[in-house]
This record gives sequence, C-alpha cells and structure tokens, in this order.
Amino acid sequence: MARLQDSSEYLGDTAKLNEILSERGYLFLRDALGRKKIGKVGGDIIGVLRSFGFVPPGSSQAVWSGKVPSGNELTLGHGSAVAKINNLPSIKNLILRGGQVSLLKRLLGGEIFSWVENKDRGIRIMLPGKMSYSTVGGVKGTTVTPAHQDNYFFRTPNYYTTWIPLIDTDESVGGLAIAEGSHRNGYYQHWYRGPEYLGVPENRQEAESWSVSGGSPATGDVMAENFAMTWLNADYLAGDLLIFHPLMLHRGLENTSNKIRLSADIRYQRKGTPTIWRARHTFSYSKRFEAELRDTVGKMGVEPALALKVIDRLYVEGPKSEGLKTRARAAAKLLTVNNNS
Ligand SMILES: O=C(O)CCC(=O)C(=O)O
Ligand SMILES: [Fe+2]
Repeated sequence: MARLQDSSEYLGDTAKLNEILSERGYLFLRDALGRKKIGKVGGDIIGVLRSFGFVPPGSSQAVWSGKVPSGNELTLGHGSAVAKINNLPSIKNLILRGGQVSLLKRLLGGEIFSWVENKDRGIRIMLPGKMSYSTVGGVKGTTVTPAHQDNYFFRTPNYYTTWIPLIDTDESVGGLAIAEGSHRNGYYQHWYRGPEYLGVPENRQEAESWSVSGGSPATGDVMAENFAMTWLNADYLAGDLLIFHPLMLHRGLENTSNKIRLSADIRYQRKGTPTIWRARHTFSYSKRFEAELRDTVGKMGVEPALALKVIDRLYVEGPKSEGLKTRARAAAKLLTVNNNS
C-alpha cells in the first residue's frame, strides 16, 4: 500500500492547507491534535473497556482480552459499553472542541456545526478479526468497513469527515485507507446482495462476482472498474488527524493484531450551510427510521433491485409526516416508470 502525504509542515498556512485539501481530497496531519492529549482520550476509553472485561485487568494498553461482546455491549449507537464511552467528558470535549474543530474553523472561515450523530456514532471500537453481524432491518455487514464514500451515508457536499486514530494504529491494527484521487470521479455505485451491504466493488472481477451471486447497485452511477485504484494509508499515531472529502473512496483495514483499534470518525460543516436530516439526529434515531423503512419496503413484495432503489430514495429524503407505506408505493411507481422510459 502507498502512503498518505503528510501536510503538517503547512499547519500554520490556511490557504496552502485548503489548496491541498481541494486538490488531493484529503489532509493528513501528523500529530496535529497532540499525542499526549489524544493518548489521554484513548486511555479513558481503555478504562471503560477494561471495566467491561475487553481489556485485561491492569493493562493500560488497548490489548484485547479475547472477550467476545455479550449482547449489545459494543453495538454502535446504543451498546452499553459504547454509551459509557460516549458519555466520557474527554470524548464529548474531543468531538465538540478538539483541535480538528478549530482547524476546520480556519479552513472553512467560520463557526463549525458538529453533527449531532457524532455523539453516538463517532467512536469506533474494532476488535481483531473480521466478523459478520446483523444490524437494523436485517442488514448484514462486517466489522471491517467495506470500500465506500461517505456520500453514500450522507448525500450532501457540505461537510468534511475527520478520522482520528485514538491509539497508535499501524497496518496490523488496521485503520483507514483512502483511494488516491477518487474524490474527483463522482459518486460510485454502492452494492447490496439481498440484505448484505457490500459497498463499492474494487474492480471488474469483484463487481462480476457480486452480480452473478445476486448483488446489484442500490445507488451511485460511477463504475469503480473504470478507474485505477491506489490505496493510501499510514502508520497512524495517536495525535494524527485525517480530514477527507465526502466523495473520497475509503475502507477500513482488517485488525490482525492483539489490540482493540480505537478511532473516531466525526463530521463537521460550516454553521448555516445546507445540511441533511441525518446530521441533525442521533445515529440511533436514524437507524430506527432505516429499520422501519426496510421493514415497510420488504413487505411490499417488489423485486429486490427495485426495493433497494425505493429504500435509497426514501432514506435520502428522511422521515416525513406522510406514512412510509404511501411514500414507498409512490416511489416504487415513479422508479418503475423512470426505468421503463
Ligand atoms: O473506521 C472505519 O473502519 C471506517 C469508518 C467509516 O468510514 C464510516 O463509517 O464511514
Ligand atoms: Fe466512511
């Protein structure tokens, strides 16, 4: 894997940073947040994980004890350990007042809106290995985040994602890789196979194998196979900061170490610029809506490829006063007509 380019030498030069960000689609800033400060945040999380038995007694490192989560302890959004972590003063402070916020304030030239869902989606606890699991409305995913653009989750151009390693994260611990220059290619097709979320295929072979096994694109128009893909990562250290564009293709790397990977992915935009419903709600709220939506469309009995498109359309629009059943029927009709013309 090739390496991210560090721009920390330009930390004082706002214009230069903005130039790099728009050209490369990302800023990788070594130690921009301070190793000591972030080390303390990581330490607080490790304390909670220790109290839940995920870290051996007496260890101050994010070493995995081998304990498998019981029930929803580590479930993103509302898990019991996750909720404790999200309530830590140091976490709240990082999300609302961390160095990434003041930097973005400079880059965007005004006050910053920290997305509401940062509060219960922001912190990632990644155990070693790759495990499949079920989420809302029967959607199946894996603990290694597949290739995607955040634009898939959040259809607005007006924000940046910040990815923050909370412990030292070399390739064995995993972390994040981004596809060089991909933010210039448009919105990639994001695939599902039945209830299984697959993300963006990395090449033609992968797209073909997904297709013959019943997969299809739910949204997006750019075919990944039309672009060369060079993955970039780094030996991340606590204190580093990665900022990237909504159309930057990226993926999680499998954690093959004996450590628990701790990181944050949190999103910000300039206050007052147009936003989307998800930015104003908690992750738990959005997931409840998604579950209801998938359930409603699932019961309509339309063919799977159309169902994916209906779900996507209503998901982007978000909750409204009109009932989901009525909205889903109207969307199915409209999308069928569009497909036939
Ligand atoms: O930390 C990760 O593995 C990826 C998180 C991410 O990209 C996302 O959820 O949008
Ligand atoms: Fe992402």
